[in-house]
Amino acid sequence: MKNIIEKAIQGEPRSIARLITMVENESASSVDIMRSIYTRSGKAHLIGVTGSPGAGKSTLLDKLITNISRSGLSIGVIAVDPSSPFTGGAVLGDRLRMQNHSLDPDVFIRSMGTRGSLGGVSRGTYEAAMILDACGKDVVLIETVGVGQSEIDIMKIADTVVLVLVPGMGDDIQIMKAGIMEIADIFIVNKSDRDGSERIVREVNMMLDLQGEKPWRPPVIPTIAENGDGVDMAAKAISDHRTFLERSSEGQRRKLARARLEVEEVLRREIAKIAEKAWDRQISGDVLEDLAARINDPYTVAYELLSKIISI
Ligand SMILES: Nc1nc2c(ncn2[C@@H]2O[C@H](COP(=O)(O)OP(=O)(O)OP(=O)(O)O)[C@@H](O)[C@H]2O)c(=O)[nH]1
Ligand SMILES: [Mg+2]
Repeated sequence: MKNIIEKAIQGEPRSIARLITMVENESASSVDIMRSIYTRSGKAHLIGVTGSPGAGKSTLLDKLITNISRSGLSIGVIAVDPSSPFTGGAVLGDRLRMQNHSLDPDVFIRSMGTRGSLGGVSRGTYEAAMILDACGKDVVLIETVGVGQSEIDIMKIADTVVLVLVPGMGDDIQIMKAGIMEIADIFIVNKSDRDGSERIVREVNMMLDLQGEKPWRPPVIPTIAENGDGVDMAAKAISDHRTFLERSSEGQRRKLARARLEVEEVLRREIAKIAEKAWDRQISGDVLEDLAARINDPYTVAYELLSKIISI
């Protein structure tokens, strides 16, 4: 194990992949892995890219990777695929769209399922991002499909949140969705070769203006990911946002908020494990029958169990 971690930290792709798999599968050593890599992380720029299914996120990422690699930075990509609860290695579609980079040793691409979470960002995604960070990736891109909560979740872990909108897909609904406007640091209006692109750009800008003065005014950038139009501007906006985070108190604020969430997440997970174990030991036909017959209620059962656990 030590050997794998050492190799991964030196940037060896196969060892990095193995660490991510172990963490993703919640293997017995995953806590040890995270413990040994955590203090090395915190240097990478974590970029969350979210948006409706088919908005062009992977196509955009592909172009962004080319652009970012040009500046000599090493890149890790995690594509969260809600349709595949158990993946290891890249999903075919993502691999095809990012195939230009799949042989590039400085670009590490990985797809993950969403097991263990409601939205698109599972704990495993975050841990994989930390591993890539600790293993020397300068930039970690995380693609998630915007299905509501996942956009909000991604903000909790990303330094920079990129929201990809497209014309003609119930745009008003996309934009109005509660909370979306607040979480995005950069708005991309992709598929700008289609009608209605300027309208969305205008509407988003209007909504942003209504929010009043803010230290970071999110830019709204039209792109045609398929042929690379606008991608340079998107890459520049991402790098500008990073500079903003470094120079303002916002970067530190996000780091502290994330640190807090990390501990809460471990606590929640470990407490749930302890409770489930205790329940497994206690569970019996009699208890279940009493519940089904309404002689007892689940609240009493759960609280009695909790009070036993707590008294240990
Ligand atoms: N017309 C047009 N099509 C595009 C553009 N960008 C991407 N597409 C196409 O849109 C489709 C979906 O692109 P993806 O990059 O897979 O979109 P995605 O958001 O990653 O999709 P999911 O991961 O499935 O949610 C593909 O057929 C792309 O070729 C664009 O700028 N214009
Ligand atoms: Mg995709």
